[in-house]
Amino acid sequence: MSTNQELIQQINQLRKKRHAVILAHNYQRPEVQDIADYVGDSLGLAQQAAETAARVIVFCGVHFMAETAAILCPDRLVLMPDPNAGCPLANMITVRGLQKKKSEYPEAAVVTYVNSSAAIKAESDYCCTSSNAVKVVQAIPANRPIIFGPDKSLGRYVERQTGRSLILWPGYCPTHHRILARDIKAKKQKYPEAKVAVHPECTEDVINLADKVASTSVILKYARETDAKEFIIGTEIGILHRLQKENPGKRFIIASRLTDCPNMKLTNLEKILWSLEDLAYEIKVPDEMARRARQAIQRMLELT
Ligand code: CIZ
Repeated sequence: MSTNQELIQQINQLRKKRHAVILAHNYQRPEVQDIADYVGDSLGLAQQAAETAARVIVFCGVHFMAETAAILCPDRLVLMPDPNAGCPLANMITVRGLQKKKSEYPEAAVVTYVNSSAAIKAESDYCCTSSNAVKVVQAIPANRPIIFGPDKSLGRYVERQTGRSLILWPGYCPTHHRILARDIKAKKQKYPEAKVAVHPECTEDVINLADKVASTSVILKYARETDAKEFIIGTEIGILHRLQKENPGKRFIIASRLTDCPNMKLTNLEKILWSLEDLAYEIKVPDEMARRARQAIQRMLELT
């Protein structure tokens, strides 16, 4: 029996014993996605967490995602196999910085991308994901200024889709910004029939070359429902596993091999096993912060 098979057997035994579910983000390692009870985007996973009867949730993703699950299900034990899996984009905004910006624009609504800490969500009026950011902004009265953060690329994309001018926070995802327009052009030359699907965290010049700009869950849907046989994918490389698994007759070409998020890859099978053994590392959000952050998430869900 291979090491992985042994680990999987032990994980499965403990998962049962602990009444646990394993949730994995679309960017996780293939072997982690394969043992998960659910694979999805951060909001989808947090919603799965809220619906599950399991007492223990092992969240395989990055820190803000596990926090979102803890916010939506405060009565469950939410664990991260490696608590060092952070998100550089989420770290680009601080509570103090946001409070200062709010004091400069006291009448503004604050719309915050899900890629942010619970503390930042608690300072926000609305949360949004990459699939509903346009809808959330459109639902806010046109004469109300909007502070949008922390991702300036998503914010710029929303500006272009809505025709509204936003007060943009200057954060960005280093992994998505490694994709260059010349990477897409070179791949397009090699695969002229391929459709180009990119994430809105990419730079504007990359977005301009895309047939589809969407979140991971919508890219997965697009790949399933579009007749094309080849796709150039501009997002974190981990998504290729699910794309290929769900569409065996289609070909997926990553726009750049540099899109390997080191934080997403910190979680592995050994750490999942240890997490189940030791019930570690617990992710907890203080009650008052969770209540305020939950309001921002709920307002988003009501609008969309
Ligand atoms: O919300 C998520 O899961 C992120 C960060 C990306 C996506 O599009 O799924």
